[in-house]
Amino acid sequence: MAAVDLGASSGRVVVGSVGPGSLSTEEVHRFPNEPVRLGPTLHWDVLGLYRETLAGLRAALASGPLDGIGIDSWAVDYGLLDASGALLGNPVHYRDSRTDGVPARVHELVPPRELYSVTGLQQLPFNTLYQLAAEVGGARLGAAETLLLIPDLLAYWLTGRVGAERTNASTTQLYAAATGEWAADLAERVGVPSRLLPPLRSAGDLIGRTTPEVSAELGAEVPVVAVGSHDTASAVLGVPAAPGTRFAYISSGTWSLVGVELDAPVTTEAAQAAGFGNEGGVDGTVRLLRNVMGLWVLSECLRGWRTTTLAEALAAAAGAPAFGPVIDIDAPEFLPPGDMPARIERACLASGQAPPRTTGEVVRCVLESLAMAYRRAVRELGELTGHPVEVIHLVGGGVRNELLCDLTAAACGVPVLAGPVEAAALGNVVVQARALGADLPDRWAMRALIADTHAPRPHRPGADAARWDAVEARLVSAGLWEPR
Ligand code: ADP
Ligand code: LRH
Repeated sequence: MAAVDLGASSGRVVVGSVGPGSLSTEEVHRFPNEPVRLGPTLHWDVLGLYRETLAGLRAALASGPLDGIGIDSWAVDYGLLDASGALLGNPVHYRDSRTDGVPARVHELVPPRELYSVTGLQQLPFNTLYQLAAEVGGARLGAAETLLLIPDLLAYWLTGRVGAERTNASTTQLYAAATGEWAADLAERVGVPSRLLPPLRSAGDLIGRTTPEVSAELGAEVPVVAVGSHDTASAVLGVPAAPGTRFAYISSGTWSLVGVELDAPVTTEAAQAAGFGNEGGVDGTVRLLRNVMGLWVLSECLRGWRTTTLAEALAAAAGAPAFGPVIDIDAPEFLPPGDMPARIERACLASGQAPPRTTGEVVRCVLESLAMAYRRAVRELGELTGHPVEVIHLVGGGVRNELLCDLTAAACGVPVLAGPVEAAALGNVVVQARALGADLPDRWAMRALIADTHAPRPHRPGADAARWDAVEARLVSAGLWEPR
């Protein structure tokens, strides 16, 4: 099977083979995912992503036939099709500023409490609902007949079939968490025509076979299978957790998604106030999680510095003094692209702290601040569910950052099991494997296979808990965190 996994920073195509007790993977193609600013608007290069997907599938087919293709990507963003099925404009990037001020306008039409109790979703400014609300009255929305989320758009180009896979639909704020169906009336109330919302499908459903044109390009006709098409849903399935453990996961890439897996949504006022959302997982599970700003802040620093490599920056951070200045990494000023080192400096000055000076100090500040955001989210998850977290499974590119994994264990005071890096691709592969007949009856069987073949690396908390408590006290006294 080929797993196409499109992250905000890179896309990859991984070939996975599943047999009794075996799961092997090989990355056959990786490519950067770089946004394009056109006029004032930040876009995704979606045709480039399609081209690279085809290149990856050709590379996969070079080593043998494929039984399936599954696609997952980042959430919330979409393409609009007209009545002929043509793409209307290029999908807009969730970091674009078009949603500035939009949530407040939407909340005049649908109160936030109602929005939360129906959709269960965090009120992130870029939720699909807010992005669509920003387009109301525009020519593009007027001409649109169908909305397709990014993985569904690519699947449409491969197969000609339209639909919306549930795990990603659950990130739109147009989807009812309790029923698993579109919340069409919410769309209409904010002026978004509900005709745009395509039929829903679930992970494991067959989407269709590649069209004759695509099959000719690939040299083979291949079934495309719906997987947990939200990359975080696939990553959470790919966590090598054992049943019965009270685990939290951190899917640590461009974003850090910090959450737990539940059977039913938690839409209490406490969950809403703490900024947690309920997203859909594979097989009807619920991902109660919060978006923490993530390694984005580090990668934007590197983009700003231009010449420093990631390896150099992390080596410098490892040698920099611990417990320097800290920032609230979730502050909205860190969301848009650009100017990151200067924003960190301003945040430190505004909170009465001496800003970091060297590259190592800046990176240390980012990583310790990230670990503190993990600490807060993990603790709040324990409070919201009534069960303190016993172990953290950290997956995604952040696994490669051993300093971050150590800091996470230390700041959270909980053991961290780091890996696999490519949890999303693995989650994608095992769902396809089951749909194609492999003996993987439930998610625990899938996770056992992943744990057996991709053992995680342990990181234990050290003896410096009091120093991390002091960092928290400093965040509060600097006015960056609410007192508890
Ligand atoms: P996404 O899926 O959002 O594109 P990934 O899960 O691929 O993100 O993670 C990307 C992040 O992983 C990078 O921003 C970087 O901080 C981290 N990373 C990648 N490779 C390494 C490495 N060799 N050492 C340390 N960190 C790494
Ligand atoms: C991570 C992710 C996250 C979303 C964000 C837009 O890649 O899918 O779960 O909130 O991108």
